[in-house]
Amino acid sequence: MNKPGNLVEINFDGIVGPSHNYAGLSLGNIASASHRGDPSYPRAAALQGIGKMRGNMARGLAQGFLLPLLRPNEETLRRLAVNPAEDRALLAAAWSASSMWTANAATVSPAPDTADGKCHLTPANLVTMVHRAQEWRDTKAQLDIAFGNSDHFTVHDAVPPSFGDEGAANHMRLCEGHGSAGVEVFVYGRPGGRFPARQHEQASRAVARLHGLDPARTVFIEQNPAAIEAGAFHNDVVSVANERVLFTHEEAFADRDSVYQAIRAAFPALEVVEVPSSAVSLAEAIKTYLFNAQLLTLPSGEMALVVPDECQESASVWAWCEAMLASNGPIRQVIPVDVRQSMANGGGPACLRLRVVADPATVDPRFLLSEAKAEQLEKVIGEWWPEQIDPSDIGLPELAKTVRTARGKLLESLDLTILG
Ligand code: SUG
Repeated sequence: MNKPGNLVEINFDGIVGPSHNYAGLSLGNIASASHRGDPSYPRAAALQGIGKMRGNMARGLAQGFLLPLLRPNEETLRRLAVNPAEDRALLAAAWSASSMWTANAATVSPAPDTADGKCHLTPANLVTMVHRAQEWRDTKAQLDIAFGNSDHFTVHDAVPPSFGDEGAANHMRLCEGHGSAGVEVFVYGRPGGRFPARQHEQASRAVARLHGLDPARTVFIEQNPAAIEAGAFHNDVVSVANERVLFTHEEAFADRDSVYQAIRAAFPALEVVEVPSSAVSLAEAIKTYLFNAQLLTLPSGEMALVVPDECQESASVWAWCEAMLASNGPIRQVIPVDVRQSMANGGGPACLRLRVVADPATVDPRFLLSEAKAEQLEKVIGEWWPEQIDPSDIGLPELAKTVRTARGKLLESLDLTILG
């Protein structure tokens, strides 16, 4: 029998892998396309990520992490018969550190929402992009260990193709408190536009069924095709939810009034904090990643929005944040963080984390962060992560050796060499 225990939200951030680079692999992701070919700084990228985790821990929040996957991925290179001199994009795909964006690792339904009272996790198949489609089996191997306590967790296989699933980035949960039963909102895209709609409605519906969600407490809504067209390749680029609050851009959803109505019908306590296009244009929201924020409940009960530094540099976004704080709404703090290396590939603070509501005592402690472990991670990263990668370095045997060794050192230091 599983007892409810001390259910809290734990953010599992992806540690940025040592092969982090800018290859312009994600069609429809404007930052990825516009930074294609830039030199990258994996060590700085990983340290920025640790800095963000440290900040949230210092605020009294539970923090976990997932590890970078093994790159370059020899299996991808072999199965696609990649010719390194000619197929540069495929080569880069096999080297991608994209598993850092753990909002795409899985969809998570906490125990209070599911029929069997367990927390269910379904890894995202990420089939739309070749560099991401190679992630899920190795991600699942980590989830199987981190959430291996079968009294409390069930880890499923990914939804089969061709229904694209991008995980928690297209999933929101509304609830009175993290430990109480919630309403889960799945956001899908309709295909046919200029850019791929990466989340298929049928994938969302399959995940809801797999997780044993109550249909009366599950809502399926369509992303605004204009938002996808403008570069919101995942819903979490234009909205985020926490407890009773839905923080969203006016143009996030296809039919906003009926979306709010549908959510409210299932969750009457809903509070919508909507940013109108007249205050922040869709383009500016996507450029600054205002909504790709971590909307967190602090131990005091107040909500804080952890946004990328880029928000502070935008006159319209920052003016809106200041007005919002002055208006005494439910979000009481706005906290900028530096995750620029990830941002340049289209990954903000929210992309870098997977939210799991669970009792920390039921999670494999090797995946939980403490101050001491953060220091240990910083030491390994400082010593072994490459400082800089230029696009022409991708494919070099010396660099392959460097990134494999670096990851190996991390696994050793965390007692997780089982992940190979
Ligand atoms: O899948 N970027 C990622 C960014 C993922 C952001 N995640 C969320 N919104 N939750 C993607 O598009 C770029 C890699 C490159 O171009 O090298 C990339 O994969």
